[in-house]
Amino acid sequence: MNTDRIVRALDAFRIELPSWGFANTGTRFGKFLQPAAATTIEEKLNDAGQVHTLTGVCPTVALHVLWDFPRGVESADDVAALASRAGVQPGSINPNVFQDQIYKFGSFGNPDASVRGQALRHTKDSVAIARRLGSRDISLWFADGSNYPGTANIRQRRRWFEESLRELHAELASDQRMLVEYKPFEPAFYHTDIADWGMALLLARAAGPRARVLVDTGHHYLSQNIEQIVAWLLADGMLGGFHFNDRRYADDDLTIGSIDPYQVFRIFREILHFEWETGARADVAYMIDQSHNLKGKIEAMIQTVVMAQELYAKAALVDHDTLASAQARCDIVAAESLLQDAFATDVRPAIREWRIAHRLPADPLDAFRQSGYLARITAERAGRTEAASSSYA
Ligand code: LRH
Ligand code: MN
Repeated sequence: MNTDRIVRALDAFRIELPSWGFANTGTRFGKFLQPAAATTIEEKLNDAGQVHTLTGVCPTVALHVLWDFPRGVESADDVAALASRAGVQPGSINPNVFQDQIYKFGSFGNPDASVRGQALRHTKDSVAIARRLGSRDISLWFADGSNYPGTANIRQRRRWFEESLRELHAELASDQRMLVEYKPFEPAFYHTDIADWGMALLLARAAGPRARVLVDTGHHYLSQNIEQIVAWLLADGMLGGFHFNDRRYADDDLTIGSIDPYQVFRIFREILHFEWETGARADVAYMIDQSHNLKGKIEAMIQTVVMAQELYAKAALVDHDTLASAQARCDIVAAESLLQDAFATDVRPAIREWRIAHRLPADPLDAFRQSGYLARITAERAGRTEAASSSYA
């Protein structure tokens, strides 16, 4: 086993945590409350800080504007102070134009111009928040769509999206990016305005040079080849980032690698091969987007970071030179075996060595359980009544 490859991979690998992954979340059928769950942005950042302290590879936290900035832009300085106290930095900024009642018929795609205007103002405020925090990425997901045939002018809505995305792009600073996330369905169940990678790519291109596509692994039909989409977006220089999670059926937001670890391995392998071919690092933001409805929030997050490290390290074991020549001579078995051998390699001992060398606990999950952090926050946060309502984070 080529441990140098693993060490280089681990030195480079960083993954961003979602603030909403630490909060009580549920489905439309309910939300099961955890007394230790975070409800304030301070608690979410502290819990993220705990995960970063134990793993060393998740220094930034993705923030959701409505859930983490109670006073909008005016909350930015407080959030920045709380983040530095927790030992993490604010990461991607996620506007929320899907929860407010006015967005019943959409946000950027809403036939009502005043609603489109309100959505644009919120996303512009989100760019301002990102500037104040020094965050590079504005991560855009739109729930916009319809539930019944013939009830929406899909082409007209696309034009409205192009107008607003172009205007939002003009707000970006020279070092900022906007990431356009696609999703085939939910909460809309007939058409979703940004339903697949092609639509996100065309809208990002139309918006401007600082727009990229965000691939949420849970936002694909089960039969779709996600790593092929990744290869195409890489080839066009339009892959901006990932929301990693796992799923058995739809956008289940389960922990990474819990159902199909080989899927994420194949994605990482595609990116590492691209980087080997181009000799340059792909400018891709690795982020987690999960909701931990049943697992302990912090344990699930540590489990996720550890699994992501393992899958990235395995993918780094594939010798691109050998693979490229097997591909060139169509030696199918040789090529496939290179991936299967790497995936079957137990990289955990090498990762433990890497952690010890970086004065990190060899087993972050065990260290968390020994730390007493959970008991402490459970005591601090218990007795707080939180409505078991079925809203998201
Ligand atoms: C939509 C989504 C989006 C987030 C939300 C929390 O399904 O993936 O990225 O804003 O989950
Ligand atoms: Mn997502």
